[in-house]
Amino acid sequence: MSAEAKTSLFQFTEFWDGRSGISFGVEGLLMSEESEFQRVEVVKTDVFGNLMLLDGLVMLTERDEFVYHEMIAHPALGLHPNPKRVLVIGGGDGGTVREVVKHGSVEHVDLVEIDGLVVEASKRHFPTVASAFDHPKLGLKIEDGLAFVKNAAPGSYDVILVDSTDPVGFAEGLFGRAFYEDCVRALGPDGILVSQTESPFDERFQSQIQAAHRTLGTLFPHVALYLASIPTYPMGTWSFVMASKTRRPAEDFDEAEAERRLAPFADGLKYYRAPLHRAAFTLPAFVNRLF
Ligand code: AG3
Repeated sequence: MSAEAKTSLFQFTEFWDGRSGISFGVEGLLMSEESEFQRVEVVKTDVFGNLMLLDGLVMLTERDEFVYHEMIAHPALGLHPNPKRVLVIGGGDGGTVREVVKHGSVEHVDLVEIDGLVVEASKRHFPTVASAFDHPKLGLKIEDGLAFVKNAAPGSYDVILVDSTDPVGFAEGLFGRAFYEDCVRALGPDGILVSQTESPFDERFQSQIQAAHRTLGTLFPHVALYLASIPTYPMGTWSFVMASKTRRPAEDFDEAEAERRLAPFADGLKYYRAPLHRAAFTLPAFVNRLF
């Protein structure tokens, strides 16, 4: 095969800063629809499988979605003494709840996604991500996550996972104090909150990561950042913030206990494993200096 034949006809690039960004070889456009909230697009790529874009930002690819979804869900579920009730805000593709329902202790998970078109797009084009939508433990609600948490009964969840888009536009409130205060109230005594917080490498978001960390630090006794490597997100290194009412995110993690909990499904995990938990909280110097 000639070099030309291997080159795809179209490229899609998510520009990170200036004209630099990650570029995908596009083999076809599978969907492009406008919802009340955003443009939802799915393209077939050459190397990363199907790719979902919201307003032109990469949300997930079939090839590397496992990193994000395992890493937003399992660290908190491994740390909490007995996670039974879980709330996922955003995450309409279903990848996060797919991971949550693997835990035997979990009795119910509510998924609150503002945009029903994201759920539709995932069901149509990402069957392995959308695989838990019919799960008996799942309650799917197409509504605003901010209002949902504001109205949630006090202490009604053990773990809240915020699987949002970038902190711009309608998702901005999910990084703000009022929302975090509502989360504290909605969480039980050992409650844990995890939110995706963009790339620490990306100067556009550094001050927002710092602000989220600072705000959560006034509301929870323990707050820590952890990292995962996500090839298709801007700058490749991704951060999550964990805020916890009792257990310290890294120090109080019981690796042997986590091994026991993960055992029934550990073979299916591709990124998270119990010995990785503490390592993820061990930050490179440039990230450590942000706090
Ligand atoms: N949610 C976080 C994606 C943020 C990516 N940002 C970007 N590409 N600029 C992902 C949804 C997966 N459940």
